[in-house]
Order: sequence, then C-alpha cells, then structure tokens
Amino acid sequence: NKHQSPVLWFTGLSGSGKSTVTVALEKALFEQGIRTYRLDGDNIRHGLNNNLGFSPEDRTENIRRIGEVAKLMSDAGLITLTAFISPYQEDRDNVRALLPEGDFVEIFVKCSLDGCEKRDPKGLYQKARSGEIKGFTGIDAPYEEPVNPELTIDTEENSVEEAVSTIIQYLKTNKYI
Ligand code: GGZ
Repeated sequence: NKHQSPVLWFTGLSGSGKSTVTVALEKALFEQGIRTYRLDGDNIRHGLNNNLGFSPEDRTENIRRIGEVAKLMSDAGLITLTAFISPYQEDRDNVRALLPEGDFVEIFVKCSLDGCEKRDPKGLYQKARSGEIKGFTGIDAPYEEPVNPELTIDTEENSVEEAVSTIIQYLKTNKYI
C-alpha cells in the first residue's frame, strides 16, 4: 500500500447523512477485514470535548482536538472515519496540514439545506427556525462547502449503498486499501 492509514474526514450539514454513511462504510470495511475507528459526537462531544459548545471558537477547538485524535488513531494503524459538521474550511485545512501528505481524505456529504430540513431527524432545524436554538449551522451559523474535496457524496441523489461503494472504490483506486 502506498499510504498509511488515512483519515476519512466527512463534512456536511446536520442531517446530511454523515453518521449514516460512516456507520455503513465502517461495516463494509470490517467485512473486508479492515480495521477502523469512527469518531463522532457520541464518543467525542460527550467525552473529550464536553466542555465545548457551538460558538465559532468552540467549533474550531472541537475540530482541532478531533484532528489530533484522528492523527493518533491513524498512527496506530486504523483507518479513521470522522463525522462532524466541521463548518470552516480553514479548520479542515489545518487538520489536513497536521497529517502526512495524502493521508487526509476530505469527503463532502452533500445535501441541500432544504433536504436536511425536511429530514430533521432530531427536530433541531425546527428549534433553530423557532429561535429555541441559536447559532445553528445552515440557519444562523455558516457552513463553508469544501473548496476541493477528494470526494463528494450527494445523499439526495444516491443511496447509502451507492455512497459506500463510491468511497470503497476511491480507496482502492488510490491504494489506501
Ligand atoms: C449545529 C448543533 C448545534 C448547532 C447542537 N449547530 O444532527 P446532530 O445534532 O446530531 O449533529 C449536530 C451536532 C454537531 O456537532 P459537531 O461537533 O459535528 O459540530 S461542529 O463540527 O460544527 O463543531 C447537531 C448538534 O450537534 N447541534 N447544536 N448550534 N449542530
């Protein structure tokens, strides 16, 4: 293999499908005997980063720490999947710069705001619209779409299975697996 274990960095709006796609991808990789670790809100925002909120500064610090943890995981030989909104291009670029060349794979999980809002699995968009939640990404906080992602997965146009096979194909073509 040409590369070390990469960090597969999924970015996108709340409800875009980051968790769904990363869970399914992790399962598919496991079935091929490939060892992975998935970082998401449940194991990071509830633990290591439980002192951080959703101000711009806290989001930046959230992503910085996740980048450092992902680097450790990847050093340990695991393909690392991260599923965070990570709304700022600069923060994502900083994580890229932390890792050896080629080991950061930025994957844009693309879904229109309208589409995410229609899904609204946790009712958070509704709360953001009513003003109950302030500074919600896409409503009254920014989301900067990736400028030059390695991959874009459109979850309004493709099934989860299609998304997974697109990513696995990418990993094979580029000799990550
Ligand atoms: C965005 C928020 C907010 C605000 C709580 N803005 O759909 P979810 O619930 O499970 O995913 C969202 C998650 C975002 O956390 P991240 O660590 O991924 O964000 S960032 O990368 O910007 O640091 C949502 C919930 O937390 N949530 N308040 N104001 N999402």
